[in-house]
Amino acid sequence: MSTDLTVASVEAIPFAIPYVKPLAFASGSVSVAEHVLVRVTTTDGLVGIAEAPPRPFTYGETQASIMAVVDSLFAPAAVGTSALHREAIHARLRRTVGNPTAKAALDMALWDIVGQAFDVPVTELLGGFGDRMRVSHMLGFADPAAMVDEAARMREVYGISTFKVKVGRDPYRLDVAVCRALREAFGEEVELYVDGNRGWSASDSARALREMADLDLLYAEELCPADDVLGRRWLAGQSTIPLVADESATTPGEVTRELLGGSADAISIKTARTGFTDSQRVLFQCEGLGVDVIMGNQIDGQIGTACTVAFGAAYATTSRRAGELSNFLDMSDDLLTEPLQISGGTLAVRPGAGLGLQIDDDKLERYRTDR
Ligand code: MUC
Ligand code: MG
Repeated sequence: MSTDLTVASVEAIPFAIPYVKPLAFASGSVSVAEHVLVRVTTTDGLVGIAEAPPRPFTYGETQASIMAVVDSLFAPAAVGTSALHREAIHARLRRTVGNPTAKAALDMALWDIVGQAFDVPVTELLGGFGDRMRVSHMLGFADPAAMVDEAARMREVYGISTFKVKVGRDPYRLDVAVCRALREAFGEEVELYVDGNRGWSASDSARALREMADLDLLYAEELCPADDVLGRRWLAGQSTIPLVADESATTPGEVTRELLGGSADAISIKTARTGFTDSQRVLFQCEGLGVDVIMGNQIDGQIGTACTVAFGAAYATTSRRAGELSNFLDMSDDLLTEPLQISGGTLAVRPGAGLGLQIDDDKLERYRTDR
């Protein structure tokens, strides 16, 4: 390969696209996708992209903080180094603690460049297991009837039959009622699991799980905070369904702590926070330990969703469960020339070299907020 893959520039471009239907959950809500497009250009003119979604309620990052850390620390750490030397770049990024989505977007944009340079899709560089994933849809807070209606629409229009139900409000009067209404409406035709985003105490969680014992839930995710160390262990010791660590397990080290500490039995992998490089580390760690993984959603737009499915479809273990790939459906628009399409309950990996993504320049002009 004669192309020079030296990173010439790293740009952090803020944009804002409103949601048609905002998503609310126990730790926050999102009504406008105020993300950051990370665009890496090489000396020979290859361009890699990815998006960073600021989630202050989860990681402490904001749109402004992502732009600042990319401009002041991460761009200088990457410029002048080949996109092939990602570990060298990562060693420099690691000198800054935190900032997971900023680091992840830069990582995925570098992989995009490598795929383009070798004229192969990133998903094949990663593993090449399959070309699509089953889709799981996240149902945000609403009253039980509205959540059932949304699930019915997702089944009818997109063929989706796996639902992650946001809980963490009032466990006894509302959350359990929503899950029961969904099971009653769809019977065994749907897969259901719940995500508390730390909204319940350990004892509330134990009681709610007992009350839902007949609902055949696949998993229960992040019901109470990671800092409730003993409470989470006590809960995991009695739960009959696997407990998934999401925001408590954002690095390989945190994954180790949650699993070996006995506070979780399965791990949510989000490329938005661990990119492709550290998502591989987390995946292989989970495979080595024999625990389930789910491809999670950081309330990604279409660029982030394309990254998630590129990673998830690349491996047998991540393809076993439906991936959370549908939240972009609630956005009013996006930046790609060709929108992602979910049909028959699946989302295909974008074909083409690298991530196979083309930004629509007019849309970027319309939605960017730095001009
Ligand atoms: C999820 O799985 O929790 C909501 C908060 C967050 O950090 O991610 C989303 C979805
Ligand atoms: Mg979660």
